[in-house]
Amino acid sequence: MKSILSEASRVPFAAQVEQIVASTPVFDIHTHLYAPAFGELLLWGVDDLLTYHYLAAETFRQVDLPYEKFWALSRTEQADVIWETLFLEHSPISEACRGVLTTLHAFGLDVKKRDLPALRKWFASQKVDDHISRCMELAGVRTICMTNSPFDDLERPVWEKTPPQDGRFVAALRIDPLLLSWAETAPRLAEWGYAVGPDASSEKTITAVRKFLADWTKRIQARYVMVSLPPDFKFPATTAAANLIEKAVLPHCREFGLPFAMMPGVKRAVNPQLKLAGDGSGLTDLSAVQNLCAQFPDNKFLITVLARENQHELCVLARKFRNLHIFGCWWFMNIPTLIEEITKMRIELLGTSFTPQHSDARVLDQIVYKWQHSRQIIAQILVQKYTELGQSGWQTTRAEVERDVKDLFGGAFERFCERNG
Ligand code: RAT
Ligand code: ZN
Repeated sequence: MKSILSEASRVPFAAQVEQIVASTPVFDIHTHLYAPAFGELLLWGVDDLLTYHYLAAETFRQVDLPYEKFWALSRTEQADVIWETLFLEHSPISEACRGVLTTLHAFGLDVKKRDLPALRKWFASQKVDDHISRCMELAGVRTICMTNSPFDDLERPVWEKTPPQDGRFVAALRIDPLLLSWAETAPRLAEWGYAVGPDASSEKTITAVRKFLADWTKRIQARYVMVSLPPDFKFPATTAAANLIEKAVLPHCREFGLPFAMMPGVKRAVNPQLKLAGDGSGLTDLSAVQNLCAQFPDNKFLITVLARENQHELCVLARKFRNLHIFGCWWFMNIPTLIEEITKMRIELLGTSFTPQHSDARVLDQIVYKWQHSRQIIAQILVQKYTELGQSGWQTTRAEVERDVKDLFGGAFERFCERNG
């Protein structure tokens, strides 16, 4: 930056952009958080922060503890091991570790004391409802989109009994088991009264699956339907997944005007001993996404990919297909080095017609650091881009910066969702 403009001319405008990015409320379009009505499903507090699966994976690299012994510990004991290993025995400089500290620091807690019991004491005195509001305020999050699975035995009964009324949260319908493990899912659907057969392509099955999708879309008022996919996902193909997508999911999304979110690139359970922390990533052949966008122009696709090597191709696809909206730096992409690289590339290829980030928070408090860290990077990139425009003789006004940031923080996403083809 310094090479582009002198410090004196840079600071006032840069400070304005930074302030706008820091204060514009964001729609967090993909999280694993839950409204309070879901009780224990909403994770929050220091022990949940420490036992986040990103940190569990890092701990096993540093500690000589058999997997089974760690998993047999209580959650508090696991948090003790992680704190000891990643924060006290080594410096917490990984992104996931730093995130815990950014969050605690934002709450006004003195992290340098390294006093875990004192941190626990503070959290024990918080009320969940106020804590949600505090976290959202510190993170600048206006709406949280949950990930809602009818296949989750803890979550399903809550929706069936009393759907939660909490304006801070909206829902997304997650259907991985439907598309990725049909043999196990078909009997469950049948048990719930949907007349499916073992053959995923029969007309009877497709009708029943569409009824299932319609019921759940209405019940949870889903904003979109979503699935994560393995790197070897293909479309078209003779698989149950490809068939169900074409015959049931896409017609359903067209009927309800909903985008279909696909997240390709995850290799589930590459090390099952790590449990939730054991998934890996791989390169996807994005011609599947290209084929879907081309073949179904009346469907809208939200896409994020897990491999760094897929990011450029995905941007090029988005330039070709307006029914494709790119979102987020997902999971292993959510580290400063890659957020910067990916966001810059997206801006350079797509302007502001994408959604740079989602938090993927599994623990409420995480929205604080995920958004603080991302906002800093997004602000730096925007300052650079507006400065470059200045060098081309274009002056960007404050109102224009505000408009752009609103678009990046949910506005472009909402317009995409509302669009009819
Ligand atoms: O980021 C994560 O926490 C992952 O475990 C996954 O939840 C991933 O984001 C997904 O939605 O599949
Ligand atoms: Zn996720």
